[in-house]
Amino acid sequence: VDAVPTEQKAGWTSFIKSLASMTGDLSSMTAPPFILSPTSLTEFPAYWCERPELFADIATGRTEQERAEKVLKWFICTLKGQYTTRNEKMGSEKKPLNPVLGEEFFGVWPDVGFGETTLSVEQVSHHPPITAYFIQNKKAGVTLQGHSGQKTSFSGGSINVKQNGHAILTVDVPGGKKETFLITLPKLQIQGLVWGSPYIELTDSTAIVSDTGFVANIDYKGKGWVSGKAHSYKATLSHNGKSIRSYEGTWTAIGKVAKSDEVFTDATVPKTEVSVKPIEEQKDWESRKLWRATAQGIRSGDYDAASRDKSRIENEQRQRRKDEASAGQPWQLKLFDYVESDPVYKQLASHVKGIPCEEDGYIFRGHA
Ligand code: 0T9
Repeated sequence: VDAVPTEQKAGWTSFIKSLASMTGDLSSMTAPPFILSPTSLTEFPAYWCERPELFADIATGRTEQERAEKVLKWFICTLKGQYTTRNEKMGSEKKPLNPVLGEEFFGVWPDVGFGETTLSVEQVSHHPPITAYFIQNKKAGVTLQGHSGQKTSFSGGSINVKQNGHAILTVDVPGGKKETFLITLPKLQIQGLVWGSPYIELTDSTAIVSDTGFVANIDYKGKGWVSGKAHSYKATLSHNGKSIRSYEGTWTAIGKVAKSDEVFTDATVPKTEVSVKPIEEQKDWESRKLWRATAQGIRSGDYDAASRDKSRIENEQRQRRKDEASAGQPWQLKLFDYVESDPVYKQLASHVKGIPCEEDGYIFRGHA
């Protein structure tokens, strides 16, 4: 079915055509109103923890292998939220609001027995867009820290998205020690564009590398020409190169231990959305407060109001950058420090072939 509103058909066609000539960063392109989302990309890191019980549960693993399995399980169970939420809530993938430099997002998953989990997000670059995040359950002793950017290209009617960035998970283990896991991010293909109902399929593979010698390799596949289910995954856990166990299924429903009936991942379990302070209590830089009027315009179909408010924010930003340049005082990050070469990343990435050779990262500094 064609999801493009009649009066926006011409605009959608020319938008698709212009995609073909765009490479790199689609975030600043003007898209037809029906495809706009009222949510900023700074909110997306919350998808990492919509199963806070699985996040906390990592620390209950009794052995290195159990913890490695629990990290893999939690990771796969986050994918449905990360990549299908917009379709479920708004009918299709939509174009998120492009965060401004310094935009922040804070949230919490209240303690319901396994400790409170907190989320801190900062937009650390505008051009190209890069979002840094820090998620922590202090009581359980589990922390996730990462950053995310995208490089996009267009081919065969789809948008291909390569994610730049990675996440590092640490878990406190008995004896006052920590285990560290490097998590790489999947490639995305945005399909269904011609009909105006884009959705995401994951492709290629990612890895989760632990400093205990455990490595999980995850392969992603969509519907094939002849067979195969949409949103499929196949994962193999190995230790120092020796494969131990495999898992397969879909990341939107059930995954099982290979050649058995044992359920490994169940993505149909209800998720817990992040709780956010009411807008009235937020600072001006916090995402929902900053984009309040733009989002309201998009939600109510008043696209003129939305685009006026969006322009106001963008102009303010341009002016700020000019002022900083003439004062010779570049913007300072608030919650994160940029590191050119992250030793933890370098060490773990060296254990796996084919991991991107980016090395930089953002280390959480704490709350301002
Ligand atoms: C990190 C996630 C990421 C961000 C989004 C590609 C995309 C921006 C980045 C990778 C999260 O952990 C997971 C989910 C969805 C990704 C977005 C999907 C999307 O379409 C946008 C891009 C920039 C567009 O808006 C393309 C134009 C649009 C008309 C297609 C719907």
